[in-house]
Amino acid sequence: MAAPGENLRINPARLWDSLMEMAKVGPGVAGGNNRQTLTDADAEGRALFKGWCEAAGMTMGVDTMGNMFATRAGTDPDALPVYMGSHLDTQPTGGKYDGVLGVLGALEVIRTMNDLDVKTKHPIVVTNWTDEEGTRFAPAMLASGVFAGIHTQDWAYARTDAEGNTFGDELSRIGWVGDEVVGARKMHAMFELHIEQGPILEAEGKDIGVVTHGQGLSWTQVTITGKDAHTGSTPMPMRRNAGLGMARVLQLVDEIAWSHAPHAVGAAGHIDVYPNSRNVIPGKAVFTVDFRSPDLAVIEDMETRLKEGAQAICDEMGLGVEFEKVGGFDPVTFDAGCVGAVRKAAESLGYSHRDIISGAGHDACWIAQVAPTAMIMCPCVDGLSHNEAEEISQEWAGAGADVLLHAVLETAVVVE
Ligand code: HGY
Ligand code: MN
Ligand code: MN
Repeated sequence: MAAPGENLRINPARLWDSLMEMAKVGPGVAGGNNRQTLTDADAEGRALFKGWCEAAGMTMGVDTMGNMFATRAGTDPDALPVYMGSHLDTQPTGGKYDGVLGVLGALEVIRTMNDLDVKTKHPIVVTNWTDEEGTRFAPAMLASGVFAGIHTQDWAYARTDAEGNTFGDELSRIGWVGDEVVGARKMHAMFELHIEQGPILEAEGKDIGVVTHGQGLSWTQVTITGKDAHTGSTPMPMRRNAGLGMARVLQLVDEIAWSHAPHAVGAAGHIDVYPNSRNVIPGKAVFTVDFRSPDLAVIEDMETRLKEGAQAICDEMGLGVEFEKVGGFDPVTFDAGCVGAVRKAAESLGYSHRDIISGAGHDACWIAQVAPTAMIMCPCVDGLSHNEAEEISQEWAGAGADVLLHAVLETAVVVE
């Protein structure tokens, strides 16, 4: 077997075929995917992935959060495994590559190792983390968060979707409650390949992002209460318009984020008004403010100014307001050794690369709390993601998986 020199590369056409096969499961309405966590489509995608892993000679383990772990044996069964993976669940209007590239890129690494009869000292495990997106069951990275001891399983099981279904009931309904104690597995290291979901790599013509840090995230759910009333017969001075209050708070959110430009961001993606009837002044508005920054002090400043500013707006308008922290994590510094393995792999393979801070949250951000972890990024077209038009090239996918192959072989130690 050739040493993991620059000539060892994955099969990009086979990886692309697998990506396109998985994209057929839970199709969206505009060319992307709607394979939300714990839906029947998620179950179908899990079964497809399990079959591929078993066909590649791996054994599948599943924990009580539905996290999937496909193992390829190493020569030393006592050595802690090297993990690599991401998530198969998607946004409701998601793309074909967010998360999926990291899971199927890891599977392609195994397929390539099988083709070339590569043996490693450490076992290698391909992982699919449950509910990374946090859309149906908030917060994001829910199951990797339980694995890392951030959330309890009971709290996670009780999370509800918009219809009132609980995470635990839905995981049981699709038949993916595993028998492994979540978090019991110990890792030698973990690598996650992911599309950038931003514009930097493509704009700079770089093949690979060597992810040194992940920016922090804060999700505050805001509930504004006013009074339902007739939109026609209620005089303006008598109105207590929760929808208007929300609009003024959302303007404040934008101003707060801009005040910390260029590295902070802020918006609300989840917005509900009640009763949401054309001729009723909204008596209630519920929305989640998503603030992010690489600097924890900036995040804390944005959270404080949101609460103070929203309270002042609502007081002035005669509205009630409540705040609930529904998700978040501090900025993450990835393991220098693993980051070095990623950078060395990109260099030995001759791929252009640059250090980058992840703008999005990933399961790796939680796993970094319990194991040496790093991420590899590839560009995406126009930096677009969380949109059905999300697109990458086969070359970008192949380069990312090549780097994953070499970083994992370096860390798992090839045995001649
Ligand atoms: O929200 C995030 O950053 C991730 O895409 N779930
Ligand atoms: Mn993702
Ligand atoms: Mn995502």
